[in-house]
Amino acid sequence: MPLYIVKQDITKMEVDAIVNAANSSLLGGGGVDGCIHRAAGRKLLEECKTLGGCPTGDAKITKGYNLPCKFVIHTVGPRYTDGTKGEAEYLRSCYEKSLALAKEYGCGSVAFPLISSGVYGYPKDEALFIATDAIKAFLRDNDMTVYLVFIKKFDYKIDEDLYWELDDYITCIEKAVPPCAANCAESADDDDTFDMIFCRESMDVFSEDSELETVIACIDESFSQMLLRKIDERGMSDSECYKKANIDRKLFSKIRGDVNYRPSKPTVIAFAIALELSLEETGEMLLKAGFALSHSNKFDLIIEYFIKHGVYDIYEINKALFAFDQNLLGA
Ligand code: AR6
Repeated sequence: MPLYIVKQDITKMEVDAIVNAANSSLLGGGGVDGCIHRAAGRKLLEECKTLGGCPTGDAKITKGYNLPCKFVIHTVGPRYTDGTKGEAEYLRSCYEKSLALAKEYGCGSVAFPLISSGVYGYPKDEALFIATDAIKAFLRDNDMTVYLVFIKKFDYKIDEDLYWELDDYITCIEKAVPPCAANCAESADDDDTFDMIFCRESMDVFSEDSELETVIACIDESFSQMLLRKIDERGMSDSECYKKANIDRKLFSKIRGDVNYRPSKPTVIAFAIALELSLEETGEMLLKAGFALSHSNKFDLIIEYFIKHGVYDIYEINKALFAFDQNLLGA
């Protein structure tokens, strides 16, 4: 099941459980801890007082009270000193223990802040790497929807070299595309225009053959058919594919069950990434759903960059898309 990165105040998340970056007293504090206690109300503190604190790297659960979630999982991240005091292990353990508690309490969805990355001073990039790695490992064997919630847009940065490399790539290509080519690419990405081109071609064929039925009988394989074929060709199981694509199982079932399913562009790309398709194959799959990759579009250029560099990790791509303020891949 998927991991989403979202920009939101965690106290507004309508999920089964939210995770609190607490301190070992569990009696409240600043940062996200303060926000959660304020939004949940006094009863949360009263319950916390009965828990007897919590050691670093561990987690405890309470009710959500006035919050829209059922539970609050309180975990205690490590204070960052120099990275040699077991900080990474403690931080990873926060995610593992919190997810285990969420599972024990039957939660289908859970939202995390980036633990230890505020008052406790953990470098954000490293904290993000540990968070996504631990959550991904859990999601390989468990059905849960997990959100990593950032209060601010640029609460973290992707690797600085990658950021500037992507920035250069986008700028170079934008400059290199002559206005006419840019317009064509844009047209191919525009739903209405695509329909118009499609109609014109159909009309030509129709007038030549005068056999509409013949034309329709030659209809190409659909997106859904192509997807299922490619999954088989790669020897993947369905679940391997939709998990790698960060796509919800229910959405995958819909696509599997409807030969004419019309997916969104990010969904098609998510599957192309999961299947590790080349740029050409990605283009073919996009075309099945009426889309194309355009050099006039930042989202498309970022996708193109990663495919060209053979990077098929959806979480890495989503981090870059997030940093450039673009929609994320997956359902
Ligand atoms: N929603 C989502 N994320 C938030 C929110 C929010 N409402 N508020 C802050 N963040 P921190 P820590 C982000 O300092 O580093 C407390 O006093 C924030 O931008 O809350 O684990 C406790 O009592 C940052 O990225 O937690 C402890 O004493 C992330 O949440 C201590 O701070 C974590 O920042 C724990 O420090």
